Amino acid sequence: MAVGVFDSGLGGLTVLAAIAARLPDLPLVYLGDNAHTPYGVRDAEDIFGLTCAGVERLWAEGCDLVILACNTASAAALKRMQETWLPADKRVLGVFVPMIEALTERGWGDNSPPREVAVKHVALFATPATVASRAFQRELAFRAIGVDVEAQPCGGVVDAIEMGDEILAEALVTSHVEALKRRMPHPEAAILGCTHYPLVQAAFQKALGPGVKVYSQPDLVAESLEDYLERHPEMLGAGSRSRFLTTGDPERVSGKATQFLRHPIRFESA
Ligand code: DGN
Repeated sequence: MAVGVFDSGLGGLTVLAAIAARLPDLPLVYLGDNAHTPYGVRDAEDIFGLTCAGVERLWAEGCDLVILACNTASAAALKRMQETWLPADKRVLGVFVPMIEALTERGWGDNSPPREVAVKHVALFATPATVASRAFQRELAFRAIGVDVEAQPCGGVVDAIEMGDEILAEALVTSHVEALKRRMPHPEAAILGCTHYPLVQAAFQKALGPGVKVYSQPDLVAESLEDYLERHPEMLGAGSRSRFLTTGDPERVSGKATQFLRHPIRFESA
């Protein structure tokens, strides 16, 4: 059985690449909902419906475990899915918790009460929908106290990355970091809360300065998945080959994905 990786579009490929690097024998089925991307400007109800449809499509591929490799979908839909929709034999994991566990120096599934942590000022960069959901702050509050989070909605960055316009993407990153620094001049850590942003991580680091620790979500999610699979080997079955599915036009999406990850990827129609 393969593990499913769902994203609204191409951003989840950064997570898939990190998982494939860490777990090269694990078959993965990627589903990009390119027909409905971007999710970052949709309302929560809409994102919930689209995310459930995507996860069901991955179940049909035999993926009982699905990673929501999209912060916008994780923020808007994951909690509701887990509470009201998910059957007992299926698992859906998001991409927020691994980052928060790293930030708060907690092990996987550590449910002890919230406590003081070393970091006090955290900058969060994400899509407008993720920022509006306050899901990051909610999850952080379960684990840490006394942490000031300043969130910056980074309008335009996802579109610039998907268009392959590096100059525009970097200019937008710089202006979003400057806007955040006017409200929080000295963050100690920065969370890139969107799966597209690792592709412009260097621009975030440059604008933030060398003293700010930038958390890389794909590596943290891959590490956390490895940990999860060690605890839950029943979620893995016989292997099959990795596949890439899209709700959009496979030709167009294959071309964009190849440009996005800088190696050839062939998408099939979902
Ligand atoms: N990459 C998605 C995320 O992590 O939130 C956002 C892409 C989008 O749909 N705007």
